[in-house]
Amino acid sequence: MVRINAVVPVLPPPLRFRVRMSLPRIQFEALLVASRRNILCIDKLFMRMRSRRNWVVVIGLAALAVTGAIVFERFRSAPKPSHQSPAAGRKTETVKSVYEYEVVREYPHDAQAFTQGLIFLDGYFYESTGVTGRSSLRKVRPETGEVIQQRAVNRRDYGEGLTEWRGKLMQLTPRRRGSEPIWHVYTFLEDVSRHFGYNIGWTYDIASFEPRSSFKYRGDGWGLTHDERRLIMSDGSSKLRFLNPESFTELDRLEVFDGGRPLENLNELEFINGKIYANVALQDRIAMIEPDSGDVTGWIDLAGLKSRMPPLPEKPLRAALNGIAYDAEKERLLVTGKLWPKVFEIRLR
Ligand SMILES: [Ca+2]
Repeated sequence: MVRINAVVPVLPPPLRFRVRMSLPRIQFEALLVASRRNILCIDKLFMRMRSRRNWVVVIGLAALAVTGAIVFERFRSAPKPSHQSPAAGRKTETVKSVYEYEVVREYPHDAQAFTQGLIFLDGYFYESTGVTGRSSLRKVRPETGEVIQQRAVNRRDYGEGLTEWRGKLMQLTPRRRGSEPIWHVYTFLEDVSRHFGYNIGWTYDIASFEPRSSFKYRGDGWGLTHDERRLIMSDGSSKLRFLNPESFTELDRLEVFDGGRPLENLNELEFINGKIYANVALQDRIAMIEPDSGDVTGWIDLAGLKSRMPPLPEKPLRAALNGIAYDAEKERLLVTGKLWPKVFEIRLR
């Protein structure tokens, strides 16, 4: 076995692909792995050859593969342009409010649902759940928590942000590599395409859950909501993207700042009365964001909700606040989390 390590400067998602090729008098097989620890390696490199010249060919191919993979990772992680000033340019800190809240009502919620997107519409929750292999789109009766309609997401994709736009549900379904190897040329090429910058999402008929079309977006996709004319998407960074709801082309980009610092890990979203509400991944609080400036103007600290639930799981999947929905008709704010057994209707004060 030959193992080659090369440091790449960013945190890529796990990426693993097998290369197997046969040349005259050479058999070559390699497993390329880009791990979360920034290590790019060629593992399990097997070669059989009959001449010295073939060694040159194989070493050249290996060097080419490593170089290509490093360039590929750099390309994927290149910083995106922003219309906002850098953090250092923000000299004033926005005055923030930390809101108190009261729990108005509790609703049951599927404790197995790894909630990544939540909306309330016409008396029902619509929910996107994640985890590769068990992601779904759901319609839920609030009073009972009963899942009355469900559609499985492609088992290799990950259910993420969800919103409704003019009678259609829109769900982000990025692909994140699991640990299984890729054995087929088709899936290999599809993964390369996804990882070269594009992921897809789906629009569904809201009544039947039948897919109507797919759409592409660059990079990852976490949360999704919309204002009067644009979709708003998060991707785990401090930046929000505004997208055309019909063509999904990017219209604008907004960097979110909290006290002069970029607020990273923006996750599930909801646009409520002119502000963007955002979960911050693995935190117990919701940021209220001014959509024109990107400033966080308020926080809702919901850590106290955990005392109203039994102990939440940490492994193998970690429960966390991640679901914001708004009943515009009755002005009700509803929150839940990944693997939470309850949805809470809260009132701010
Ligand atoms: Ca939402």
